[in-house]
Formats: sequence, C-alpha cells, structure tokens
Amino acid sequence: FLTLGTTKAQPFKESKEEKEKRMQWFQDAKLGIFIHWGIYSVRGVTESWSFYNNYLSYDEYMSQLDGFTAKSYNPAEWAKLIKESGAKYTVITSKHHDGVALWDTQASDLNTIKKTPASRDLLTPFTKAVRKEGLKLGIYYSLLDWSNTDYPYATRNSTRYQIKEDSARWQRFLDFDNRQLAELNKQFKPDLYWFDGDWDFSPETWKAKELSTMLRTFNPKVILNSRIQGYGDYATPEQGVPIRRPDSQWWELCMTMNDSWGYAPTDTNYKTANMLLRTFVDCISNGGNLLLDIGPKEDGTIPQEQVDILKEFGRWTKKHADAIYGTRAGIPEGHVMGYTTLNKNQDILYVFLPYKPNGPISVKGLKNKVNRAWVVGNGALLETKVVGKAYWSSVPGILYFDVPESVQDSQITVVA
Ligand code: FHN
Repeated sequence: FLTLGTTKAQPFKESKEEKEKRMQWFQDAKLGIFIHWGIYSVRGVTESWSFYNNYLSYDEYMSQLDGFTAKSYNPAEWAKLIKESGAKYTVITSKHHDGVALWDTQASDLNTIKKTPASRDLLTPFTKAVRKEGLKLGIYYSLLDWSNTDYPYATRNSTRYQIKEDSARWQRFLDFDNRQLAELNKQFKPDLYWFDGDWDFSPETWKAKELSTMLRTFNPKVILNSRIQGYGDYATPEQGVPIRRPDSQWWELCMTMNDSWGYAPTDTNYKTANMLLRTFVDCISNGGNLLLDIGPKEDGTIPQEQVDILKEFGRWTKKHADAIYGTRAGIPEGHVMGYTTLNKNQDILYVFLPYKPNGPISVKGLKNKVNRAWVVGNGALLETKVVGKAYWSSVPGILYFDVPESVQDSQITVVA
C-alpha cells in the first residue's frame, strides 16, 4: 500500500516556513472553479446520490452511461473560460462516488473510454488545456466508491460487511484506490488533490497518514484538501461562509451557483452574480478562497447561466485584481461597513462596498496616516477627511471619504 509505482513513501517533515511556501500559490489564488462532470448530467439527476438515495435504481442510474457523448466537449474553451473568470485554479471530478472515471483507468472498466459513447479519456485533454492557460490543476477524487463491491457500503448489491471480519477485502479496496491514485499521479501530477467521501471511516481505517505521505513523497509540492481524515493542508467548508473567521490559515469554501453540483436543468434556483461576488469577497476578506462550481451537460457544453456568471466574475475580478490576488485577510469587523483585505505589506487597506454609498463612508479606529484613497480599477482619487487625533494621539481617528456615483461599480465598488 505504501508504494506508488516505484516510489516508496518517505516520512514527510516540513517546517512552518516550508509549508507557507508550498501553500503560497493557493493562498494568493483566491478563486478556483470546481467542475462536476459525469454521467449524472445525462438525466440531469443528482451526482451519485440519486441511486444511493433510491431515487433511481443502480441500473437506471448506470444506464446513463449509454447517453454520455461528450460530443461538443472543448477542453480548450473550458480552460479559457475558467481563466477569463479570474480563477487561478480549477478542480475537476476525475471520479465521483458512482465510481465512473473520466480517465483511462486500468484499475476498473468503469470509465468513459470503455463504457460510454464518448469512448475516450476526457481528463487528459483538460489537464493539458488547464496548464496551457497557466492555471493550477486540482483533481477531485472520491475515496469511497459505490460501484466497487469491495467497499463495505456498496449499493449495487448487498455487500455490506464488517472490515474487522474481512480485512483482506478492505485492503483490496484500498489497493484499488491506491492504483487509481498512482495513475493520476503519474499521468497528471496535479497541483492539488481534492478528496471527498472519507466520512465512513476513521483515519486509521483509511490509512490516511500513509496515503498522504505517499502522495507527498511522489509530489512534495502537492496540496491536499482536508477530506482525507485530517491529513490535508486546508479546511474545506461547503455551501456557506463560516460565520467567524476560521482558525485555519488556509481554507476554501466550495459552493454551487444553483443548488446542484452537477448539471440539473430543473434546478433554476441560481444565485445572481452579485450574490456570488459578495460571497467571494466575504471569503477573501477572511483569508479564504472560493471554489465556485459549474456542472457541464453530457455533451460537454456549459449551461448559459453558468457561463454568464463566470463572465461577470471575469469583468469584476479583472478590474479589481489589485484588491484580490495576493492579498491577506482584512481588518476585524466593526471598523467599516463592508469587507476588507490588506496587501501583503499590510499598508494598503482595500474596502469592498457591497452597497451603493449615498453619503460618506467612515473607517474608524485609524492610528496611522492615510496618504491617499482611490477607487480600485478606476484610479480616481477620493477626497478624504480625517477627524480625531489620528497620528500622534492614542485616540484612534475616523477617516471619511465620499464615493461619487460616477466612479461606482455596478456590482461592488472597491476603495483602496
Ligand atoms: O457528496 C458530495 C457531493 O456530491 C459534492 O461532490 C460535494 C462537493 O463538495 N461533496 C460531497 C459532499 O460533501
């Protein structure tokens, strides 16, 4: 279990500084695009869960294999659109809980090459396009597999068993995961692994320590999300921004645009670009990233609603790039009505205004001198007024500034 090809796992030790260096691109990236693409897009049903929850039988669910064509799939266009949104990385489902692999896995026949009319490896061309666009590559991999009958809670037939009573069978399952991960490592050497489906078992049962060590031995720079029973690098909240700033130095919120991860034509409950931008700004003001999800159709086209949101993200992130990329969490709440980030030197405060100002904005608690204030992405200097003995007294001052309507953004205006 501890080898990946010819690579032997080495104990993984790293100083705080080394980890900070390894995590740097992730911390600076702020926006990633998540992709849930699989046979569930044929009927537009919930990925994997629709058979687990008996909405469809396993056979009905799997009959979607016959309808998965990928006939209009253009990975170069996907990568271009992702880049255009302002994202710096992307994470794609190489295999969801249903066990259907998008790449040419030798560990099972259940893949898009052997079992669908797409009849090809869909992952490889995407990984190439992603790298060509200069984006970082993340691979989602479900540790559990509801099609593999060696998994103790497999749903395709009644195969439940106790691991304690049949540890050889469990080991066979771990070997299977391990073989697939070895393939992914070898073929794609991803920048990030996004694990999922670890919830049934403890770290010991998953051999999570050994697994993470092995992945890091093969690829010492790789970043792992936390869903590998605590042996990952960063926290992975889902669908909602933590109310309080997380303790973790690195975290990423994953979120859907409507209520579905995969393509679901009946789910029209889309959030607006403005809502999602507010959530994005909320994340970065608390030092985290947003991993925003899209769910392409079975033919490989991306629903128009999702394209529109990505394009509006692109317009807004491009204009406000200085206030987003490479920044750090902002000042604590209570100083200003709005979200904030700070540049790395901690001498520029970016204030995001998720409302249309109709009077002066105030930033209170200032001790240092303010040299100037300007509108990000526009450059217009703003008149400021400081009251209170801001620079030399222990009494913090208040800074006021007006943001004229002519320099306001249609979504969220940002002042530096
Ligand atoms: O069960 C999955 C779900 O289908 C989806 O992939 C999300 C994405 O974070 N993760 C799981 C639940 O946590």
